[in-house]
Amino acid sequence: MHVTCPRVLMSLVCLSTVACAHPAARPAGTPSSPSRMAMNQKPALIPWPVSVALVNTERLTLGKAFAIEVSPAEQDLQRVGRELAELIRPAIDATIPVRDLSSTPARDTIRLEIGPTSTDVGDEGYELTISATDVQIRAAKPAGVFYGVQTLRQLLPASVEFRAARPHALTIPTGHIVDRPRYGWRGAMLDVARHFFAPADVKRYIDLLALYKFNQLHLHLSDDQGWRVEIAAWPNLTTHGGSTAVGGGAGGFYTKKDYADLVEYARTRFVTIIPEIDMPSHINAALASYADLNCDGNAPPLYTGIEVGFSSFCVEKDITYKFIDDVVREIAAMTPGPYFHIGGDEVKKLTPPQYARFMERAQDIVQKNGKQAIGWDEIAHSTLLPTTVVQYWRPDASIATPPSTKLVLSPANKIYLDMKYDDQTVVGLNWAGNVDVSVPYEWNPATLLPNVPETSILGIEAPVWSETLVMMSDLEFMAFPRIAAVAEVAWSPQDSREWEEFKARLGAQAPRWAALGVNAYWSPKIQWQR
Ligand code: NGO
Repeated sequence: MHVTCPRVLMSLVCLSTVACAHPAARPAGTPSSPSRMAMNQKPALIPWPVSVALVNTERLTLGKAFAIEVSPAEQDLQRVGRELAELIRPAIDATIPVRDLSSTPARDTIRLEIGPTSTDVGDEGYELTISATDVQIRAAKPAGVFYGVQTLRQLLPASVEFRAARPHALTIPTGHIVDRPRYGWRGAMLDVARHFFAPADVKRYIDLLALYKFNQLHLHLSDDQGWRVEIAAWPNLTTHGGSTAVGGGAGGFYTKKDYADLVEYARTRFVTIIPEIDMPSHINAALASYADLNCDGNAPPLYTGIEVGFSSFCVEKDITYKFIDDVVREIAAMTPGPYFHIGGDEVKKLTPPQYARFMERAQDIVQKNGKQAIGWDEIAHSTLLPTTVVQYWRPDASIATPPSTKLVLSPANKIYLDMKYDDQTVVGLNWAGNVDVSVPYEWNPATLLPNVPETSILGIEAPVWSETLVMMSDLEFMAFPRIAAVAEVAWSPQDSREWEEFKARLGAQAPRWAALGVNAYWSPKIQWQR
């Protein structure tokens, strides 16, 4: 058997049980069958790391004698350490201590350390070393240590995810992983406007995203059907504009406290919240809340259907810009991340010059409030500030932005996770076609857009729009398993990815998702492990 070991671990002998750097690497002409996967015993890591050299012939057993040691004065690492102790608590039937790093690595320790790595792993990469007696995770920044812990978590048996006390052995392979992400923007988007998702649901989604090393959560906070975040200067937005949803359900909104709490929750999982207020269209909930925002001074009724493009801000009225300034200022003040999303999609009621002028003013307001604007790809038809980011979504849009303009890619026909899997899927939409499980995996962001060089691409983001998704179990059904494919496209090197091989690791996620209670779509195309 032929496997290629990474140079970083020449001291480890590559045995038949070794999973090495290139998961797709195999002798020419050898089919990647399930039995071959089993023989290789590749750990079910998603996203696949840059370099992996692990052996099963020698394993480490975690137990009550262990302690977690963290670099001193690193608050974030203290917390990451406590969370790791909590993760393994039911399995080892003990809460192991978290203490400052000792001067030399000692047996029975898991060291979470800010320090030099054998190769440059950037701000989010890490180096994980597992010996028969101890574990070390090293990174330049706490985010890297956190991602190293997620990798360690995926090496642990899936049963570790059960919160009920039922002690069981925790053993992991020994060896070495060096890892860093392909893209700095590994995003998910959640539409909380068409149907509202309560803070507890958003937190659960953040937890599930963090396990797969996502680092951006874009919240679509307003649309025709609902306004979902409290704005002190314009209280009717939430009391009236937030009172319903698609289909006429109850709606809901985040108070400022809820929003700040979500931002902080996300931060502690190294996820940045990107707020979106969609404008100048998709704005009926605001127009229904304040008659003055309408050109004719009459507030339209609340809207509970799923048409798009029919509403528009009155772009000639001064109050429109006062409103936008208030909204952007209040949300920006609660948002530590650098971005504010201004929508800009599907505008049917304005002339092209009106649209362009409006988007230019909106970008200025965002900049004045200390944030960088991001907008759906239609905004490329206005003059963009150098800092404005374009979010590509329309499969047929031809993008001709200057090379200095940065893009985030969300091609609807590949990674819109609200698209149906197939014609039998009961929820979801299909305007961009069905998006079966392999589709979000089998593409290369670098070559998707002919006129856009890879250097202009910040990363990718998978939206879940909620016209047909009413509750958390619907969201999970659409996100899982496809979100795992998106995670690997965003993180792993392109040449390490191959669908047939990925399928085996995807199938091996099933016990973990079952333990976490995820309502995944168990596609018949994947061999799910029990
Ligand atoms: C489009 C549209 C949204 C829909 C979504 C449904 C964008 C950027 N605008 O994506 O309003 O909810 O499709 O898939």
